[in-house]
Amino acid sequence: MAAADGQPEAVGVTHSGFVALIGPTNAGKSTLVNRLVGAKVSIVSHKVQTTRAVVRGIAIHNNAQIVFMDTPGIFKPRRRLDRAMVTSAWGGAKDADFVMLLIDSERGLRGDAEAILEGLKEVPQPKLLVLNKIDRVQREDLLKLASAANEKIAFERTFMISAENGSGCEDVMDYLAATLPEGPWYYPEDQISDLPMRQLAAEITREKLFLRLHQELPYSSHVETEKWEERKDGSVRIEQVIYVERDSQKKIALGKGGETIKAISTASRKELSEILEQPVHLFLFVKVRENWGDDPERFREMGLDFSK
Ligand SMILES: Nc1nc2c(ncn2[C@@H]2O[C@H](COP(=O)(O)OP(=O)(O)OP(=O)(O)O)[C@@H](O)[C@H]2O)c(=O)[nH]1
Ligand SMILES: [Mg+2]
Repeated sequence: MAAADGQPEAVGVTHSGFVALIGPTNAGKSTLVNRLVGAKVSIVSHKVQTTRAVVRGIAIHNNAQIVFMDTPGIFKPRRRLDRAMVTSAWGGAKDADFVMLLIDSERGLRGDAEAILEGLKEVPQPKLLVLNKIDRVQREDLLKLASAANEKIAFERTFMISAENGSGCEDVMDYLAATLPEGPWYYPEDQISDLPMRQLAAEITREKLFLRLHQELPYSSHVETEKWEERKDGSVRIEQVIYVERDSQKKIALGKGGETIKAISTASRKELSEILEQPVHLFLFVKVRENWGDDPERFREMGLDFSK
């Protein structure tokens, strides 16, 4: 049956709700959201602090529409940007029907996980524990970790998964689809993210920057899409600016003879044309904007609260 707006409708009783994924940085939250949604909605890197603001990834499973909120990793903040990221992560948890704590099984409760468990005690929603990266650990260590975490917080369920290879992910979806409240879907059936395409495109370029550049540069940079022009021949022209904080960083971003920026541009363009299913002409510019990390406008653009 089709609804008035042409969207197919789910038949029978529908379920829907919001699930916030929180956890230490690098636990695999974005990898998991992409896996559960079945498409890339949030960028991933091996570096810490990749996700900067809450990104919604929308999945449909059985009769349920499950809205996953991928949040920035929670860690001890130093800069203003860090603080805003951590505040945004906890804020995501407040709006959710379920809060899912994702832990890297290999790291266990070391580092920030312990403090997050403490913070979770103040969160009233039902909580789920998801132990990720089980491809990296022994089963007995996994069981020990599960019981140590469950001693601190009364989790409704514990799942053991690998976001990377998909193992255990179906169980998470089955559980959520059956347990989320009955109610109408929040988004059209074909929508997979709340991120406008211009912003996702900027994120894709930021991911390539994270993967390519080392040391502090990824954390001192920020990408914005400035122009988006659909052309008659079916291609799209996208102009983006990479903001860095110092002239020395600009030199690093450009690389010798521009080779670094060229490689970033090629990688980003390739992925963008796959996502958009059309040829992409991508133009990247590197600009120095001192202290963009203290600029309220940049925070708004990222969906973060400057005042935090
Ligand atoms: N071996 C293994 N690696 C994984 C798994 N899931 C994620 N990873 C890797 O872990 C790293 C971090 O993944 P992300 O998804 O960016 O982690 P995140 O929790 O979103 O990190 P932040 O956004 O920085 O908080 C990446 O290199 C992933 O490929 C998994 O199940 N197994
Ligand atoms: Mg992330």
